[in-house]
Amino acid sequence: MKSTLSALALLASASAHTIFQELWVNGVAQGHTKGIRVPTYDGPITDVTSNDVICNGGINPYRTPLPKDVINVKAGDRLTAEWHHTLDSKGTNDVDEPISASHNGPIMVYLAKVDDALTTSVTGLKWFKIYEDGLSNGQWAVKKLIDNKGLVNFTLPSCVPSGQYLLRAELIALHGASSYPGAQLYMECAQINVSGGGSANPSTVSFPGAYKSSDVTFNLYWPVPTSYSIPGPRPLTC
Ligand SMILES: *[C@@H]1O[C@H](CO)[C@@H](O)[C@H](O)[C@H]1NC(C)=O
Ligand SMILES: *[C@@H]1O[C@H](CO)[C@@H](O)[C@H](O)[C@H]1NC(C)=O
Ligand SMILES: [Cu+2]
Repeated sequence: MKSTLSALALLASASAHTIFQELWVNGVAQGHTKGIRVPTYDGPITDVTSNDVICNGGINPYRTPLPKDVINVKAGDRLTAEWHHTLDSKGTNDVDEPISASHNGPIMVYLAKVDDALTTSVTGLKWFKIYEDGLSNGQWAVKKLIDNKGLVNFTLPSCVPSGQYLLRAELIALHGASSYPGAQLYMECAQINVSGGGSANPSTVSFPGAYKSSDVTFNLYWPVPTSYSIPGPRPLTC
């Protein structure tokens, strides 16, 4: 039963992937792909030791030209990450909008302080988490994402120091994750500039490094999960 379900789920979702492609600030959409380093292809990263797990853009090359915008936000703002199946599927009848329903799993948001968000390299950065949602009351974060038409809302903690950051929004689809490599990691990085911030000094993790293969290995189907440990550190609280 287990293997039949897994095989069916894999078949049904061969290329039903997703891309984080728009950021909203206090309920206002900032523009499609504005300030976000989006890949040309929506395929997942499965190797947690690869540099591609930082901000994508490796095996799925970045769309060029690279974004020329940095999105201004204030600490404490309500932010929204918007996801779609492909870069062109927003507002279409694509049945896998914003992602295939088979792709259940957690959603997370990380920040890394940078000197210049427009030009920074993604390697060697120090990341802290500001948001996570896994499995609660029997519902996966991805199910809520689909119900909310691709929108994930979270707050930029008020104690985050002012300055420029990369904001890494990540979704992990677990439909093929019962062995490694199998989990599908989807992530993109937005270029933001925080003002009005505080003085938090959160502990950080590195990408790659934050996840071990065992952290992304999970059987989504059997036994039916009642709890789930979200990979990475717990989010910053002020
Ligand atoms: C998320 O934020 C958007 C934009 O402000 C809003 O339209 C939507 O209702 C919010 N969704 C939830 C579930 O809070
Ligand atoms: C970041 O925000 C500060 C404060 O509003 C502003 O002075 C600075 O020019 C902004 N930097 C960028 C790159 O937009
Ligand atoms: Cu997929």
